[in-house]
Amino acid sequence: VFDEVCDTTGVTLKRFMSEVAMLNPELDEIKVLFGAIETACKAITNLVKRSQLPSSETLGFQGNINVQGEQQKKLDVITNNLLKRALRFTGRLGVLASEEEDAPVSIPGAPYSAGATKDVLIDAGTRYCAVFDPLDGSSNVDAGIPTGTIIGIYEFDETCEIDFSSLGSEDSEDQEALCLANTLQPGNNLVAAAYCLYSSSTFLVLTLGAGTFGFTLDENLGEFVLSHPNIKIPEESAIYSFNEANFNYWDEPLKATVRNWKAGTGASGKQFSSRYIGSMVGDVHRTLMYGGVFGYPGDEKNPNGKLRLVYEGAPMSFIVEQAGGISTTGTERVMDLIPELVHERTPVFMGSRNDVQEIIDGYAAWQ
Ligand code: AHM
Ligand code: MG
Repeated sequence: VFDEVCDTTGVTLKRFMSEVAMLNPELDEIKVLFGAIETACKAITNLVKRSQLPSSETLGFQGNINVQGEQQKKLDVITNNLLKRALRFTGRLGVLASEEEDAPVSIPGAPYSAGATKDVLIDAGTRYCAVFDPLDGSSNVDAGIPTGTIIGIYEFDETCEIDFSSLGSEDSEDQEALCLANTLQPGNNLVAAAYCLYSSSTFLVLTLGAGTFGFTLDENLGEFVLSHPNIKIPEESAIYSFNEANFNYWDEPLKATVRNWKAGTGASGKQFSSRYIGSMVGDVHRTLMYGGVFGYPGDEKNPNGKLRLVYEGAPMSFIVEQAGGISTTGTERVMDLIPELVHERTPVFMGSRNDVQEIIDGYAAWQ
């Protein structure tokens, strides 16, 4: 199906999604969501680019501390509102969770009236749940370093333990429980994931569960154009991408693997290079293009590392796996993890099959 779409050149994201939806009618509503994501990402491109101009006044901190104890930047707040609004007005979304929202939020207008069963939500077209990080790596933005947006799309979970029939639109506790249950799904349930990288070009990379496809924003056209059909990550490479200042706190098997890579005594015998932007989307995009391993390990100080499972780890893992790569915590596949908290963190290592396998083998021998 995707091959047919990609047979031709000069395919815009709109046309790609239309052809995909024509061949897969069940994806028709996803097409609408991607329309909103596309517009939001174009708007964020402009915001990030213009942020350096003296008149823009969008750099720096907002003055709020979010529920994770982090200072929100002005652009975190602006881009969160932008994406929220874009997705909400598709009419296809019931719930969303964002790095910049303390708790999941329901979309006003979704039919959570008493007796709203899952079927009612589906009939009303609000069957989807979006999780996102609107501006990942925003600490970098003041220095003009690449940033990104990460998005995952779930359907309402069939096995969600909430009794939909007991939900009353007035009852905020029920609403909260519904939102929460539907945003805490494992990556395995993702129906789509995408990231947008704001860099030398703006890239939108997505998967609908059948390969990974990359689009580049043609600013003259104002359209994302398919530039990287069916991305395949190299099976092995010689690049690692970690915040190595944390080396002393890492687990022994990771230290040993990285020591081998530096010395050229790893499985491939290659001497590795180190590349680290400090913006997950940029580091993962390079890993997709050139291969290697991007990771944010757990360590002695932060046993689960830094990256959030729901809206960073899981969607990026889906994209990497669909490009033929692996994503693991070291001991478990990230896509298998069932989140318990919206903002919970997880260690991640993702990238080229053979290189990530070396880390997995190291952990297996250690335990
Ligand atoms: P953020 O969501 O607050 O922007 O943090 C996530 C970012 C990732 O993009 C990146 O991989 C990581 O933080 C870098 O962390 P560190 O500065 O500890 O290396
Ligand atoms: Mg983030």
